[in-house]
Amino acid sequence: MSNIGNYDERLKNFDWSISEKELGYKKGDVINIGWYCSDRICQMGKGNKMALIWEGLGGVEKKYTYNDVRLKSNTIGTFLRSLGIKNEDRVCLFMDKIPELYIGLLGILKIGAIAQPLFSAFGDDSLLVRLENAETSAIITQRKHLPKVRKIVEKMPFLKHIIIVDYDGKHPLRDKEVAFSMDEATPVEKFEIFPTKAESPSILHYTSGTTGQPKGVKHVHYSLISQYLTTKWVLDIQENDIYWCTADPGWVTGTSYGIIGAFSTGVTQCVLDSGFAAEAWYKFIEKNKVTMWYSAPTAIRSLMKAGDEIIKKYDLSSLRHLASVGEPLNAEAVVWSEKVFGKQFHDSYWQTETGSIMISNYPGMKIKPGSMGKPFPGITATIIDPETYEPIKEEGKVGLIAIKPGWPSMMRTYWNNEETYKNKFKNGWYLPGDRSTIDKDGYFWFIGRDDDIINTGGHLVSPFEVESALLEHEAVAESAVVSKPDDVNMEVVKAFVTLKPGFTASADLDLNIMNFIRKKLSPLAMPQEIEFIDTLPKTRSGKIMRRILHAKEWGEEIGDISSLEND
Ligand code: 6R9
Repeated sequence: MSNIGNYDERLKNFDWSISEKELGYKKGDVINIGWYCSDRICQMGKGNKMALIWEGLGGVEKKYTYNDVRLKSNTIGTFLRSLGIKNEDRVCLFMDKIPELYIGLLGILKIGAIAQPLFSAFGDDSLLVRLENAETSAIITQRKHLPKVRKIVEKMPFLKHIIIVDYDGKHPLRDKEVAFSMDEATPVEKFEIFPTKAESPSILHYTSGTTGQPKGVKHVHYSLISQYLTTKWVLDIQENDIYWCTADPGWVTGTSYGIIGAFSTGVTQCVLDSGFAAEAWYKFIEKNKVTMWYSAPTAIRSLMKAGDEIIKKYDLSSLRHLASVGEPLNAEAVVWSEKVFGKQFHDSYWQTETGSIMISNYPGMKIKPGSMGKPFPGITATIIDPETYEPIKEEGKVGLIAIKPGWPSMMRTYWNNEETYKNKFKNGWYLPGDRSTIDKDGYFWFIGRDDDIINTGGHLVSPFEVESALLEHEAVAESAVVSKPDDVNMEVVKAFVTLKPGFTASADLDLNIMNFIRKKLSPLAMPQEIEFIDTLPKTRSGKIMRRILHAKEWGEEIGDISSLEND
């Protein structure tokens, strides 16, 4: 029996107090995610239950029980306090998927500070923009990422501490740098958790914005109410599950469901800290007897590409429930997963700003392959007309996805950017910036984004951020960045570039520009291709018409070009 039981029944009787009751929370109480994810599970008698089974490169393994997670998050919290870090200070986590990241986040929350997880592959420029915006007080990192931090440290007077979790004593530490070993530090039993309330800030996640400036999405401790219940009802986490969320906590899925959802439900989860490789993934599932697997379409398509033959080498019969998030999940992937795993991937739709799953396919509900499913109970979602902002009644008509504000894990603002936050609401609806249709049975079918943001392999890339990086190169006069189709990543980044006088297009220049921007962008935002052209299509008012370049790449009709300048 699934946790959600009958979806339609749940819709009728839904109230978020169901989640509050299960968590033993009453309005006005102290609510601290760090406590809920460790101390509470121990108080429930599960201190000896395995919380985290971690595997790194070369198969090294580390294991932590819920009691370990409780003590080590206390230890990290105590250490941060000893440095003078206090509630609401921003503390950045800049690490690979190592245990210190998972447990460190809880330690930060326990002292009431704000955790700012950032993907460890970010280059120094990307890191700087985000730390500057948040005026981050401390950064927790690994030796291997230290050079990037050192490169920008002079530009960050607000940054007081650089905490290195794997210092080997070989090279002297510099100003602001301090070593801390989570596993070697004396476990702290007595610890006073900061009494955060529902609206106390918890996590600051950065997401790509249409203006090129990344936006800091501010979440609060009350988000737990949504994250806990969606983990139970959508991911169907049960007492004896072995859960594997493949997302990196540098992105929201890795925190909402890789940390908060997982630990607050007291499940045993496993983490594989190495890049993607089909056989390694199957081996990991077999070895850990994974039962619940939450992954992403790009990974699933890569597994499809690796072929069905290798699957036969592994025993994957432990798999009980599969779900996916991040980009459109093609119907073929759902059909394929049923064929090879005997289970369908259940698509789920949400975003950094929503903090938890909004639309999904539930265990026991009929899946229509290619559809995102239906709104989570407690979520009122529809599609609205882009001009009138009124709900669309006609079946099959495309509209903007619109959600009634008020669920617990909704972002509270964009950090230092209240205006952009306000612009996300129209006519009483929150607009995630996506387009969809709804069929007669109430299923949502994703159409595309409503802005220029590129979703490559589940990672959002702002074309403006890439264009700005290109423009800094001495040879580049103008640039326009669009997506082009790709088998595995669905879409990849393509740049069009015009050159300044005195420069001519060549393979050398191409390489030179690529190397130049590589230092500025995250590897995920790197263009797969640069095309040199003489002029960019522009409107009479001088705006680059990315739409035309996009249509060309996708072999689509160009549409209305009456405002084109050079037609
Ligand atoms: C959780 C996460 C959010 C954007 C979102 C949409 C796209 C997410 C999707 C999907 C089609 C799905 N997206 N899930 N598109 N089908 N099931 O991915 O957060 O990184 O903020 O991205 O990703 O465009 O608005 P985030």
